[in-house]
Amino acid sequence: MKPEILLIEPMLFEIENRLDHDYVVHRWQGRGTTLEAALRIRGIATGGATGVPAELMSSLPNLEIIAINGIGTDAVDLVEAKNRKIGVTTTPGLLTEDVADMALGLILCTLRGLPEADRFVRDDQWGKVSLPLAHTVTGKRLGILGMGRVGRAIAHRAAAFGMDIAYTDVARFEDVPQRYVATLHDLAHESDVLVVAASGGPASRHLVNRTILDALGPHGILINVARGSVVDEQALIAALEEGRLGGAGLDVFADEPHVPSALRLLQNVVLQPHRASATVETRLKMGTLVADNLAAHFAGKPLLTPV
Ligand code: 8YV
Repeated sequence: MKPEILLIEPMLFEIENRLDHDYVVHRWQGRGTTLEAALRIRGIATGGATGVPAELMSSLPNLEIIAINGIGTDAVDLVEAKNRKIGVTTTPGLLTEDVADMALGLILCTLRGLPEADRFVRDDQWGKVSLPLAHTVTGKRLGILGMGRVGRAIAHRAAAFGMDIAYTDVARFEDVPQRYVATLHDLAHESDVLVVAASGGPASRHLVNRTILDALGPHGILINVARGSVVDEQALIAALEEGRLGGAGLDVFADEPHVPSALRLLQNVVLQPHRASATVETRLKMGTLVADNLAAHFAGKPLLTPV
């Protein structure tokens, strides 16, 4: 008898095929729907931002493993999982480079105004009206909030662009050559561009608030490739609307997939639909690890990448 699992977020065709071959796969239909197979579900495959809603987790008494297709664990109740002896796995290291690329892409898009200039050409404005000049990337001061794998990969790339890099984190890392700034406020004050690369969860909730945005200032740019929860979105919208912040490049939001219309209306904002790890190559590696972790669990072997 194949174990029964629940797929919360769609995965690559190849990965879903493998899961369908090895398990009876139920596809979650969203909050408020009933899952007939609830009592038989032993495993879950889900995304980092989606995780496992608390009411769903409590409706699955025989759940043994949650395999996250991502690195964020903030949307899974890890305490509850531990109490119920449910294994939790992530895909560490596999999406670092893609997420860092997205951060650099957003830096280039905001400073150089690439989406705006693209719209200008498509709207047939070239030669008719003038497009405001953009801003140089080289020499700009980049502040990184969160110097884990992703933060370091961003620093590595930004160095090649001649940016002047500093970071903040809970403590200074001996193995990180970039300048450490003890407070986020000082870092924002000393930065032209502030990139959020910190994990989500209660400890980082709304770390980037009105005071931090004001320290970044009217020419400052905020980039977020981490979690929407790290930024006070209402404070961000107000700062952008009132000209207290120069611009923003956002891949993540407070309540995905809902993006406030105020953000969608602003021209100095570049928006992405939580796509930093969404490449064929990376999603194939991530999905394979998700399937390998499930396979290890159901074969009674140690998990490959437990939390
Ligand atoms: C993915 C993420 O988009 O790694 C994470 O925690 O949020 C992203 O890489 C997500 O896991 C896929 O849904």
